[in-house]
Amino acid sequence: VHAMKPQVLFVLGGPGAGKGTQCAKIVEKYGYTHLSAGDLLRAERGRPGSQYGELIESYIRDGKIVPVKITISLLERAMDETMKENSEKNKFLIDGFPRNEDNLQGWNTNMDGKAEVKFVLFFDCSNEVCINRCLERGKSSGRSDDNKESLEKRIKTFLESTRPIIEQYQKVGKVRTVDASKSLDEVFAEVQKIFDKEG
Ligand code: UP5
Ligand code: MG
Repeated sequence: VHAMKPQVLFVLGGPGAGKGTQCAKIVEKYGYTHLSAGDLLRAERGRPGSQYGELIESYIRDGKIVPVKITISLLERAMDETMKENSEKNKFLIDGFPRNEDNLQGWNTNMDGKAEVKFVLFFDCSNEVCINRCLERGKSSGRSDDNKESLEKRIKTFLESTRPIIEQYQKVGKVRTVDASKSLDEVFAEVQKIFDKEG
C-alpha cells in the first residue's frame, strides 16, 4: 500500500487571531495533525547546537519572516515524522505559513507534487483585537514578541506581506474565512460548518 499524499490546510490570520487555539479544537474533532510554523521555529531557536537560534530570535522579535529554507525544512521534517509513524495520518493544519511571497515560492518549489493544499482557513480579526489578545497573553506567555513594539511590527508584516498571499488564494476560490473576533465557541461553530462540509 502506498502512503497517502499529505493533505494540507494553511491556517492564516493576524497575530493573536486564534489560529493555535482553533487548531487544537480542530485536531480534537477532525483528526488533523497541527503544525505551527511559529512553534517549530521557537523549538529550533531553543535547540542546543542550533545554528539558527540567534537568527530566529532576532526575526521573531522584529516581527520579520524567517527565510523559507529554514521554515520549510522544519515543516517537511515534521510531516515526514508524522507519516512515518502512521502513514494514515496525512491531514495537516499548517498554522502561520505561508506568510509572504518567499514562503509561498519555497513551498511551491519544495512541495509541488508532494503535498496537496486543499484550502486556506483564514481567521479574520481586527488589528485592535489581535493586539489586545497578544498583550493580554504577554502577561504570562514569556513570548519575546508579545509586547507593544513587536506587535506593531507583526501587524505591519501581516498587512504588507501576508494579506497579499491570502488574496492570491482568494482569487482562485481557495479561502474559507471565519470571523475570529467572536468568542472561542462562536468561532469554532463557524469552523465546524466548514469542516463538516469539506474538512
Ligand atoms: N484567544 C484565542 N481565541 C480567542 C477568542 N475567540 N476570544 C478571546 N480570546 C481568544 O491566541 C492568542 C491569544 O488570544 C491567546 O491568549 C488565546 O487564549 C486568546 P492564539 O490561539 O495563540 O492565536 P494565534 O493566532 O495562534 O497567535 P500567534 O501569536 O501564535 O500568531 P502569530 O501569527 O503572530 O505567531 P506565530 O507563532 O505564528 O509566529 C510568530 C513569529 O514567528 C512571526 O511573527 C515570525 O517572526 C515567525 N514566523 C516566521 O518567520 N515564519 C513562519 O512561517 C511562521 C512564523
Ligand atoms: Mg499561534
